[in-house]
Amino acid sequence: MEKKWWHNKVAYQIYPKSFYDTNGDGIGDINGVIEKLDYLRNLGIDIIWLSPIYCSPLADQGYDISNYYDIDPRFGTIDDLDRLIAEGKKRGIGIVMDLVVNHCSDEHEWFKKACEDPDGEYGKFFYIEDYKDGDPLPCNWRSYFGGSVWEKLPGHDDKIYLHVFHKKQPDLNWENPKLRKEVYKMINWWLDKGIAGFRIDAIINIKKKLPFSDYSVDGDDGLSSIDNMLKDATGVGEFLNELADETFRKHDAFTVGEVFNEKDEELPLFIGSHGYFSTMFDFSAESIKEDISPENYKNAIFKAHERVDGIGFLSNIIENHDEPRGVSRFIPKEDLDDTSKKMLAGIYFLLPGLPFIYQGQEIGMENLDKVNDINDLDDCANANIYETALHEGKTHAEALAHLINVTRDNARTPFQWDDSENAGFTDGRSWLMVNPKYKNINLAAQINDSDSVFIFYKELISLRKNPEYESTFVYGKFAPYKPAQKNLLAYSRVGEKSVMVIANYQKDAQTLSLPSKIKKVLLSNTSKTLDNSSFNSTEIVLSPYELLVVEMV
Ligand code: TEU
Ligand code: CA
Repeated sequence: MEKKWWHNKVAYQIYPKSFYDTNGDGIGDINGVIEKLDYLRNLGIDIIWLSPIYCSPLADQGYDISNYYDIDPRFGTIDDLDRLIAEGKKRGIGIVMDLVVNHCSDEHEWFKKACEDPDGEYGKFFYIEDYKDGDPLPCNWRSYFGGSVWEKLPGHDDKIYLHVFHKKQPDLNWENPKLRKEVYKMINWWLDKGIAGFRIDAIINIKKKLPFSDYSVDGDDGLSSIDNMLKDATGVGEFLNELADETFRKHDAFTVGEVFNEKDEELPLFIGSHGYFSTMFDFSAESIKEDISPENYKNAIFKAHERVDGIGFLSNIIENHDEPRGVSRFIPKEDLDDTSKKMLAGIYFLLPGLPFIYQGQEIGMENLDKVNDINDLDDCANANIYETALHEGKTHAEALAHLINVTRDNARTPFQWDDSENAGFTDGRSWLMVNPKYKNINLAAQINDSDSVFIFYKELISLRKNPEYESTFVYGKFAPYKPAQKNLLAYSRVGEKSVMVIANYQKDAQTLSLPSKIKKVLLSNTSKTLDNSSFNSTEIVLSPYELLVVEMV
């Protein structure tokens, strides 16, 4: 595999609105990120991905951009961002911006001009169709946040526009070369500023199956999931290749795609040595539909990595701003403690690929347990989740309980810095409730405690970067070990060294026979260090939720 500058990096996702507020308005800001750069450097972070901070009405928390060339005043100014880029550089940290170009905001000037003159130049930047009340819609696709993808064009009774996400996120028409040129210009403007690259939002959606047509109805709303259309849409690669040629490749930028629904044969095109992107996220575990078990978690991540073996690098996560907290999702509630949290961390972090940590993950932040009312939450996706649950026959209390398990707000509550009011996130009134668990789960309590989840993450990062082992963790061959042994999750990484990552994914002890003897314990989540006798045997007994990273003889 061709070596790239970013292969050995560790990345960290910041959701700026909830990270750190420096001016007391209850909203995290760029200056807050700057203040915490030393914290991140100390943890071992090389790349920061910032969720969107561009001008935005924040209908979908910044994923609805009204000006790509400026910063929303709630997050700061362009000067603040330049300072962040410069201060990051001083510390060896690259800044990755979020690239949201499937859609913009309905408050973007392009859309405003399209409303003024739907047949003019900017009308062609969007998907606008003629429509009279009573006509059938051009297609029956369901938007990601519920309801039809079609909405009346403001100011026009006889026109509608397409939005696959929120109605305040009109889709940009990538079929139009003028639009594509504008997008590339903007991307290059950012890359010229000195950012390290982009995380690329919802990118698969830029190719629509045209002409618009219906797909089989899969809900009581008479609509059809967007996935059905996406499976049918071909040709996204042509757009992506042009995009990469015109922008990323010229700058050797790091890019990570938010890619779903890609086809097997497309993988080398997406993330091969000369792919459209540097890497893409592995969402295989996040996409599990059934209840989570150690077995389906294991199968998901093993399959994902075997699938890209020899092709490219995946980016590994246990959570992000769109998902509930990983520890709450992947560990049974009754078993959730520092030991099981560290086990999960060790499993995903040492897989082949690039590890991403989502803010707060490194201190073991958990989901909310309860809210009194849906209005305590914020996400624009909530109403649809709640109403669908009611529609399926759940009571209000049950619908709320379901929502709390799945809402994206679980990941969006403020970072828990300490046990003071608002978890030290703000001196003002936080824009979103603080998770009441902050009294017990916060950075201040962990930063100097050698047994903490935080210190464990630090150790994981320094192990991955340890010059003796780095090439093995970055380029070593991945192979599942005894995948059929129940509630065991083990794999080897073999390169210059031979390393095994072994996890007992259950609350009972379990015996494991190893392929050879252990030479050295590199990391463990228990206080137990293997005694000499265990080095002499190939049979080991793992304690509940034990994680062992060992070098083999
Ligand atoms: O997400 C795209 C996406 O397809 C989903 O993860 C989506 O969030 C989910 O289906 C809705 O419940 C990206 C961003 O990560 C997300 O925050 C934005 O809402 C979305 O794009 C629109 O920009
Ligand atoms: Ca602020």
